[in-house]
Amino acid sequence: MKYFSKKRFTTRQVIGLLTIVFLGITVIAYAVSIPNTFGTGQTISSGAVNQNFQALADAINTGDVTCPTSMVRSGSACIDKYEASVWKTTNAALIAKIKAGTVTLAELQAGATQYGLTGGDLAANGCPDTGNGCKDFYAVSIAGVTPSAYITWFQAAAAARNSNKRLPTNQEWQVAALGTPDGAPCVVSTGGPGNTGTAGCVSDVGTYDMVGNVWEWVADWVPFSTACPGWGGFSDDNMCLSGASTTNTGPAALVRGGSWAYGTTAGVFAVNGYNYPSDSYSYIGFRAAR
Ligand SMILES: [Ca+2]
Ligand SMILES: [Ca+2]
Repeated sequence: MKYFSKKRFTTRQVIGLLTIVFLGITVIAYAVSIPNTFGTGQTISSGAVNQNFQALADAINTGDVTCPTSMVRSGSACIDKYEASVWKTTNAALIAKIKAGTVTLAELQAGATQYGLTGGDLAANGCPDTGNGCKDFYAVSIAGVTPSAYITWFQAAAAARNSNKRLPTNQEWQVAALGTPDGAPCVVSTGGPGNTGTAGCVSDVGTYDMVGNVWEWVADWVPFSTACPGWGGFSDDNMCLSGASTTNTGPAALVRGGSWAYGTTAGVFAVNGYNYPSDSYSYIGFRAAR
């Protein structure tokens, strides 16, 4: 049975058909494209605005956003590669570079002063233990410097905030730390901190010194711990997050990873609930996240 009769199209009909198809594809392509630049005075449709917001939301939700080179991607967060150093400056250009995560050590040394190097130096220079009024101090992730310590949780959180960052949560710290060597070459058996960026003391995602060097404040607070039972057979790392004091006059803020003096009890599981957020010690620093 014959359903169709043979019929040749004219050249004009073919050109017309192809033109329609081409125009159709062009319209569809424009409809699904996302313009990223707009001209002065141009009327922007709600559709174009919504498309841009949707693209941004998709990028954030899928983690497809770029971390600055001073940080690494870890799950949905960017986390500092290095233990923080805290610098005071009022230089707007330098502050912009710090916030962008692109500042160099030479630029910092020329235009800022590092604190958290001796007991009380932050408070004496305008960043009190409470964090109140601590506006000119910035947390920086950079290799080759003494990590700042002698810093309360409040001062650390303020310095992170000033750099458009925050303290990582306990969970964020944990997953960023996984894979770091448990001991050498990490700094776990010395008389003081080494410079940030210890060769080989690196995690699966590319962060340095999450084992040893300085303990690191994380965001989480808990009731002050009362015991130190360890991890049992799971790990030789320090575990002093047990019990809940009803008499200590304040909560504890968690610290992670152990310090330069912790030997085998340093490690990616080391956790301690024995420090008030208002405490500051030579062996507790932090890193920031975004
Ligand atoms: Ca550390
Ligand atoms: Ca260990």
